[in-house]
Amino acid sequence: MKHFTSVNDVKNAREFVAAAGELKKDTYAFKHLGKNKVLGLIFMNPSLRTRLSTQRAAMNLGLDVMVMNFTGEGWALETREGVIMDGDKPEHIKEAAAVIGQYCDIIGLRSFPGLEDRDRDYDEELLKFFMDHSGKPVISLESATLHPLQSLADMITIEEFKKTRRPKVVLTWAPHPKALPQSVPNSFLEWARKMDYDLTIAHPPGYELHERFTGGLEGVNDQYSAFEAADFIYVKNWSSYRDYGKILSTDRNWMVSLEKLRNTNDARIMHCLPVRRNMVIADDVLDSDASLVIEEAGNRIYAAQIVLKEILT
Ligand code: SN0
Repeated sequence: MKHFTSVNDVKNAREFVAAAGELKKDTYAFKHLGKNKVLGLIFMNPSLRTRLSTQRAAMNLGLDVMVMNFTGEGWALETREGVIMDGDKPEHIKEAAAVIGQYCDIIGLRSFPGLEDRDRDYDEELLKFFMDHSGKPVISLESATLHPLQSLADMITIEEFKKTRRPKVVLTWAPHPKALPQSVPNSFLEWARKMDYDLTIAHPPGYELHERFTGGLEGVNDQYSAFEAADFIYVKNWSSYRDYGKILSTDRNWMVSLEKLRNTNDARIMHCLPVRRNMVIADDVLDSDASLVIEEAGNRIYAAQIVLKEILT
């Protein structure tokens, strides 16, 4: 594996998820692999899980880690080609990426979308700059359109807790006060389709995701019917792809509460975190045994670790 930016960088998703599960049983088996190698983690916005789980995964493999957060630290980066840099951005991404490549053997990048210009976001400019100019393997720590390490951790979690061979997995939209990226749902669908789960998508009208990720599976607008017999419910807010970056619904009835789980197959609830309590998911779910959010966050270590191991070998 050269870079890790989506499920398409993995030869066989099912085998890869299983391999991560094996790694979890023997965490330090490959401690020698990272000797004298450095992982650089570059963030363009805040992070808790991604930063600490990837750092822990690196430590488990004997890698050294350097972390830099460009919000607050570092120069403001110019990303446009051919501009006269007479504004407030002192450094071009081309030099920055190349310089970081001099210091690191593997680079993790959290880029995030601007949610204003759809073509620009979906072009993954920043990620491409790092892949083209750093000369080093690049791992996406959530790009403008995908969050593959999160999805990999989600698949590890579903495999760990599933009670049937092919569980019913529902991705549901939930309300949120801010416009959020489509990265987590896009990526979740890409991975869940490769895992061949029985998938359902639920969202209010206008929140359809791009066909490249849904694979043509149409979303339903009725959350109650979507939840029927569900084994896993993956809760996430996202802003509209069609009316790009816009909030089209603030309907609080889409929040997931315990009472909505009645017709499910004792569904377990998942969310990538951070989750806004009583807005996206109610306390009664998050504080119950139905919630898998902590186990899911724990598996972020093994998702990052299997990816780093694959790049190192
Ligand atoms: C991220 C997202 O992509 O939606 C989750 C992964 C880091 N969530 C947020 O940015 C939430 C921000 C908020 O204000 O709740």
